[in-house]
Amino acid sequence: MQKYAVYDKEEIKKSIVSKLQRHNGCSLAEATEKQIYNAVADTVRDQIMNKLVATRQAVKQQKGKQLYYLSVEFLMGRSLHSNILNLCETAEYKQAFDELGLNLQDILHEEPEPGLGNGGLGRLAACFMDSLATEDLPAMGCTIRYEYGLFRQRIIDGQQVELPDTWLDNGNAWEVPKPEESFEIRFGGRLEEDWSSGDLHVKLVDYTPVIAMPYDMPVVGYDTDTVDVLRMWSARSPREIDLKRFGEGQYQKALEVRGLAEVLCKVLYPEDDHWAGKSLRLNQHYFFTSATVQYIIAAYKRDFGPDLHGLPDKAVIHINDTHPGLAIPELMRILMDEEGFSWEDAESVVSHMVAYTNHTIMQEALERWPEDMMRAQLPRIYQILQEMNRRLCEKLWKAYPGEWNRIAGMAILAYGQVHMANLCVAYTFSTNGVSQLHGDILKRSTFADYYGVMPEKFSAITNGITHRRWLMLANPGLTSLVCEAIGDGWVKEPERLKELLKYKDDAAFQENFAQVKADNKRRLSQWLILSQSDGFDPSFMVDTQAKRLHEYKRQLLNALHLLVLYNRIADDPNFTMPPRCVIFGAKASPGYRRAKQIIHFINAVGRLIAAHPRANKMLKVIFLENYCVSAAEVLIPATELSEQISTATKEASGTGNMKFMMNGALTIGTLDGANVEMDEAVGRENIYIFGARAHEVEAIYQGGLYQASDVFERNQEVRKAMTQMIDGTLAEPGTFNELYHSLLFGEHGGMADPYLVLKDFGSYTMAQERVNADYLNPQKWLSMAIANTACSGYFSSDRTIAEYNEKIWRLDPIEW
Ligand code: 26Q
Repeated sequence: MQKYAVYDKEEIKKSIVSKLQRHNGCSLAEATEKQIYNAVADTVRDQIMNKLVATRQAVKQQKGKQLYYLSVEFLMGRSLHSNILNLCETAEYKQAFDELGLNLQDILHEEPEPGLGNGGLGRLAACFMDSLATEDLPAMGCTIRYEYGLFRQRIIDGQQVELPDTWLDNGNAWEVPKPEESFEIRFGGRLEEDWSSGDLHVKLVDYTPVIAMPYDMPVVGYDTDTVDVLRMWSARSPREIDLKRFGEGQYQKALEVRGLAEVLCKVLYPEDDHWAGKSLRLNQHYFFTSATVQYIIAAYKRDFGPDLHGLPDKAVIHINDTHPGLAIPELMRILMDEEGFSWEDAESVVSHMVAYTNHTIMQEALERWPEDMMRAQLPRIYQILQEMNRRLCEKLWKAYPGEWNRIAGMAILAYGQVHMANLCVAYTFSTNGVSQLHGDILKRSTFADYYGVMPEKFSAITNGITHRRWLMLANPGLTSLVCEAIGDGWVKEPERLKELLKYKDDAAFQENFAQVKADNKRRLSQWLILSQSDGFDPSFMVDTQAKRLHEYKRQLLNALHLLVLYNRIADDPNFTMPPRCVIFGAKASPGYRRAKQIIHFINAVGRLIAAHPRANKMLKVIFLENYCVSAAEVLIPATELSEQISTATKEASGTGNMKFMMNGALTIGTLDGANVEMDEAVGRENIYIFGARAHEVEAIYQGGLYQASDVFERNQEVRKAMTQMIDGTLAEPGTFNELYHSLLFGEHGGMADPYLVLKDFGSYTMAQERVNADYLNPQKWLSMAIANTACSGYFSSDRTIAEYNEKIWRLDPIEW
């Protein structure tokens, strides 16, 4: 097991006290919570650093292949608790804290959360890092050190207001700056041909240089000595150039250079739904990608010598969606322009080294850049893309002779745009979907033409979540209960959670399970009272929809259903249902009007219900402000019903769905993304499936067989609720006109109700009625809930990572 740096409680206590003395010049009694947090984090960090050094030495010695996982987002969440957990020191720290008179929870809450991601894609990257380290795989995550993460959300008068996320204000206890591993990144400029050596060399002149400086954050494996690293690149202006230019009187130019460096890593873009050709965003992508590729080459040379032909045996690059796709032409550029490779040799190295995962089939989210922008900002990269495109189209022409349209759809450059997904499919050795259904859709639709010529590249590996953060850390009550019942084998082999199945109808186990859920509900309610002065009655069922706000995720379906329930209660004094607290957690991209209207609508429905004396005895709506990783850790363990209700085909996988399942929530959901596999894992009798299936949705989109107005006319409850949207029942008349119109008439010439909210409304309502009936039968409900936890082990990211490694990366685990 672990060889390095196990501290006992005495060492922990001594370290905390002495750090307070040395760093803050104060005693424990005098210290603020923040100072104590820093002393504790520093103590944990000392333990980690010992292992980090050991890991680096072991990797060097074993000369294995390294993974570089590139992602423009890593939504890590707080580190202190998970680091203590993964060091297997929870008990020691608890004891030390008790003896020092400290409260662990209070101190954990002092840590600012790094929100360096929007949602699923970024959180997946974080879960992957946890599993990579735990599986002893040598890996480095590579990203941007944003000064401001995703905005903080407040709800004021029912509407979203955005505030800046200043997570670095008090420093980051976990990062280690590595100025000696900085690289220069070049933007803009012009190309000059240089024949001075006899051969043609392309030279970039008059460019704007920016220095990329890395900060490393350790990622601790669970119960092992492996510590991997998340490398976050930060931009600085090159000082020498400043000085030189100032010396020459070119103040203006010097300030321009400084300008780019200053804005480059300022802020994470808050859109995860929609592509917008922002030139700064293109610069961000190139910045961290180029820095990473330069580092990969330098590290290879350091460890294996100057001949780079063996690179694919020692390094594999994984790109998390297309955003780091410029790694492909950047690697070509360095190999050809700086290392003297021929085109063919460079292409062979690159196409054996890079693998790609796609996370969306939504056309509007596919990354495309105007060719003019690419040419102006990255002239050499653009030139390489042109040549890659020329050669690609030549090959495609042979496969699809004469089919110009098809080839244009597969090209890297077409219709004045750079099509990043085509670049990635064409020049990587592996293209993956994130669930089985998503993988099938990629093959039969999004990349069908590519699948026709290179079928061997395609695979689907279903996403996962780290059960360490999402069960052990977030839900200690359930964790202990599970361990009492089946031991702790599942911690290392999560599929062994299955062993719980034999307790699903055991009365004593059920009672304890219910107790844990009740405790978690109380904890959530108290947390909500503290954070937004609004708790709930813990005897209410907790029904949660927590995820980014998107039309395709259909928060509107949920809210419209609440309005219908309200009407049933208001119109019928004898109507009853098991009381429910419906919680929404969702941020909308600041520029996404429709999403913001939906937030407003949810809050308006909530207000209406709260004001009605009988309705508020059966229903309560809470909009949880600023949904983020830390909020999820409190919310998910308390949830009894999980809403996973996207329009089938639209949610590539979903990962929140897995977290709720693992914590014993039942799912009401469509057969979309990984819900399909959750349904298979737990059995149809333990999940509430409703709505149009993927093939029906595809048929509707193709054939226009669906008329939203038919539902409006036939379903009187829908008609009434929709009319209330616009007649002043909820807000000033007119407030929700756009929502109403999009459901009934469509917009911009598109179809009415494009996400099939009304189409699925009837079957959603019926599924909710089944939920209510089952909730009235606690034995049945608990049995189903336990089955969900028991069958969730497959969705551990340890399984996902094992599959990626077996099918794609082929890394050898570090041997300890
Ligand atoms: C688009 C254009 C230019 C630059 C960036 C982007 C951009 C940025 C972020 C596009 C998409 C995203 C984020 C996508 C995302 O989070 N997708 C989710 O990924 C999860 C992990 O695989 C899945 O579980 C979700 O189903 C999927 O929606």
